[in-house]
Amino acid sequence: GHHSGVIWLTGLSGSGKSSIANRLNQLLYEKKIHTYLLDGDNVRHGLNKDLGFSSEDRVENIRRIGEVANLFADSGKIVITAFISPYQKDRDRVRNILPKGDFIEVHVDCPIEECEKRDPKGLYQKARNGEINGFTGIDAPYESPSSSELTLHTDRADVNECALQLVSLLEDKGWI
Ligand code: GGZ
Repeated sequence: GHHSGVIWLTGLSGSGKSSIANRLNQLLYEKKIHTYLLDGDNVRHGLNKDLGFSSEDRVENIRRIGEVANLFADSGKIVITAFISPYQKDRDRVRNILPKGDFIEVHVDCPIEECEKRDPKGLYQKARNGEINGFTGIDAPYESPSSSELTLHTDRADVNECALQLVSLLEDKGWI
């Protein structure tokens, strides 16, 4: 069997977290490794549908996701999460509830100019127009990781290359 734990992707909206998470999930599935993917699609519409994007709500969003990730990891899964998770303190709190070494923080790093150019959902545009207040990177903070295990530069490498870098890291760490 493989090692269980949490692969925590953090980065701006449009940085590529979800795409990388989904590709990694697929690559691990092909290796018959049991994973569980947590992202906005299955968390913000269900468990956390009472939460918005104030700083307090983001703190609570990440706290709950951390607890759920811990439960899935405890059940033997490799958990992959894809949330902006803008605050270092909150990411550290998740790291600290998990057994030592079971948390891999991955900075999905992309210049905001590039994220804004991609703008797949038109949200940056809305934030610039003042239709959305408190948008991460525009008028809400993003704290870049200070001690991540890996940084992926999504302006230089494509989704598949980034996912493969993660597979290599998991092999190096003996998780798979
Ligand atoms: C940032 C927002 C906001 C605001 C809605 N700020 O590109 P997306 O659409 O799919 O990813 C963003 C997602 C962020 O949710 P998270 O749960 O990852 O955020 S956090 O970890 O900070 O709690 C974006 C959309 O929700 N979105 N409003 N104001 N992103």
